[in-house]
Amino acid sequence: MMNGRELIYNSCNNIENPRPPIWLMRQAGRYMADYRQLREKHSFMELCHNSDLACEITLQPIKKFNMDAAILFSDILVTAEALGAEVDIVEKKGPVIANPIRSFDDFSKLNDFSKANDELAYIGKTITKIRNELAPEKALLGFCGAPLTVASYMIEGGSSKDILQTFKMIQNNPELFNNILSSLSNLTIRYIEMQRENGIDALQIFESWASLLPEDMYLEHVFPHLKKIIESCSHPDKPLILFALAPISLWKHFAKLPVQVLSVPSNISFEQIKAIAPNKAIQGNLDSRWLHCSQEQIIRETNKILQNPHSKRGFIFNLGHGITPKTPEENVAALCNHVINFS
Ligand code: 1CP
Repeated sequence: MMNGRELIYNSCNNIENPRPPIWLMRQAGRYMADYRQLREKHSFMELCHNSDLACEITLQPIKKFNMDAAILFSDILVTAEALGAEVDIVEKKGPVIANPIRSFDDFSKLNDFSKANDELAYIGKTITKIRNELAPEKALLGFCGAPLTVASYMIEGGSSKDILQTFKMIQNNPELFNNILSSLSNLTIRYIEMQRENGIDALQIFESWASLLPEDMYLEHVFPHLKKIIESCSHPDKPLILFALAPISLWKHFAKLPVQVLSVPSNISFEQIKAIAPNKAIQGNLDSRWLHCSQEQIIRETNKILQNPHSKRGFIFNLGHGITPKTPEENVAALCNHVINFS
């Protein structure tokens, strides 16, 4: 029987599989009682910085639900933190950054590349530890945030539904915005290499907030940075997966980038994505809200995805976005069991 690591490898490379592999975005986290127990005793950033605890949390969903891939427990904001952003994750509120960047003066106080890069060394240790403790039959995924998604937190100072400060900076101070994105991109390229050197099998780039800018603005001010990261890090044996919450018109541009896998949100169909990217593998895209419904409904919706002609080859089962905090664990178990036993 083929193991999870082989299934992931095959799917990324468009090789036929006996069944699709499964992992879930945000599979480690607040919906799990085991995680919440640790979280009661430590801040989120403490959990990220402690290799033993980060490793333990990475393995929690694998032990419980047997997904085919583990994903490093960390956050996209570790690159922002390494550059000097004071990141805190506040209960019910999400990320808060105490020193947002609004001026060249703020920007000049950030750490340089070499210092920021040294600051991220702890993640290499965590990855090595996870690879040693994770069964060799499971794939290990690394990840990072894409430049707009990370920069928006650094500029806004936290979560924002309209990223207004970012929008205004692009209009009023495009040079400053470009400097922030250049710093982040250079660090991210090295960060991806470092994760690979320490043993990840594939890496997902999260551009969650791509649709929060007008498309022409995204294409002019952000896309060149994303393109640079992906072109610098493209590798035949170490696949890149690109996830974005973005309209199909932006995916037309993403489809031209040298990544092996496109991770599509729930509002985009496999037919739509294959029409613009016929040779790429795809990942997705069960709406995470189904996980709050009955197991019968979950299986019904999962079967629709599994029976899609585009999921026969070059396909990784996942959600359209991350698991939400109150998801019942038994529903995650039912979903994973169903996909793992699919034939
Ligand atoms: O205990 C807590 O309160 C922390 C909650 C939490 C968790 C479990 C945060 C804060 N980050 C994480 C882990 C995390 N974040 C992972 C781990 C691996 C996994 O199991 O998948 C990953 C891949 C992320 C990625 C991430 N962080 C994204 C991109 C993916 C997405 O969901 O769009 C984004 C936008 C963030 C920022 C962030 N960090 C934390 C939260 C709650 C958020 C989102 C807040 C917002 O909506 O603005």
